[in-house]
Amino acid sequence: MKIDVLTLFPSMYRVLDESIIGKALQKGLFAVNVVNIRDYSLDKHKKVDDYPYGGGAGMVMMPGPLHDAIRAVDPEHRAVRIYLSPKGKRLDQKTVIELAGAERLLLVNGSYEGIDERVIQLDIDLELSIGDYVLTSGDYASLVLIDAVARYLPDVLGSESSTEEESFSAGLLEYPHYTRPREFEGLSVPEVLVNGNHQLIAAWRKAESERLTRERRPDLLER
Ligand code: 4G0
Repeated sequence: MKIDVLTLFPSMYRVLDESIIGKALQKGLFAVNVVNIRDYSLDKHKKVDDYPYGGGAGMVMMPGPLHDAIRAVDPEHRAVRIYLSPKGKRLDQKTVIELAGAERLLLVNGSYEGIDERVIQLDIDLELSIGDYVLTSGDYASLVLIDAVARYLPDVLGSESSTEEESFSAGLLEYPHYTRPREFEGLSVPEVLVNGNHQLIAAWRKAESERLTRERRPDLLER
């Protein structure tokens, strides 16, 4: 997979060079191409935002630089073009898995009060939100999306981790995990986990998953 990212803050994406994602990029399992939207400003001061028509607080990103950057990066519209915004469709694990099947993604990031609506109309396939809260820039949301998608690309997760037995895959929250020591600050590991009966362990984990889901996310059980 190739992911193009249009942003006003290219250095924010250096965090992708860390950890599991950094290793996957090094191995060439996927690629991220970060493009500075300011490079597509025709203004002598490289201006990319302006006051909103109709008035109101904040600035809006001008359509010209964004539209030109999108066409330069994806001239034949091969990518799934995604705009991250608080009013997008809520991102969920099903959508993450679908997006992981795409050959290319193009992520468009708004800052300030967002981007000119005509860019969304002309150039965007999908408007997504990572949750019901507002961030200073879509770049934080893009980083979340990149990480969530990359985990589903072949060979990105080592054999230590897996996407199969985790929260949401089974439609339930995960059961609690423990490692050594057996006793910590007066708290013991549940007996069933140290007794080596794998049927009992599986039953305990399933019951814990169901209890947690009922307590914290009853909406997940209604599906
Ligand atoms: C568009 C995404 C983009 C409009 C982006 C802000 C949260 C998310 C942005 C605004 C973002 C999310 C109207 C403030 C950039 N914040 N939940 N910030 N407004 O996915």
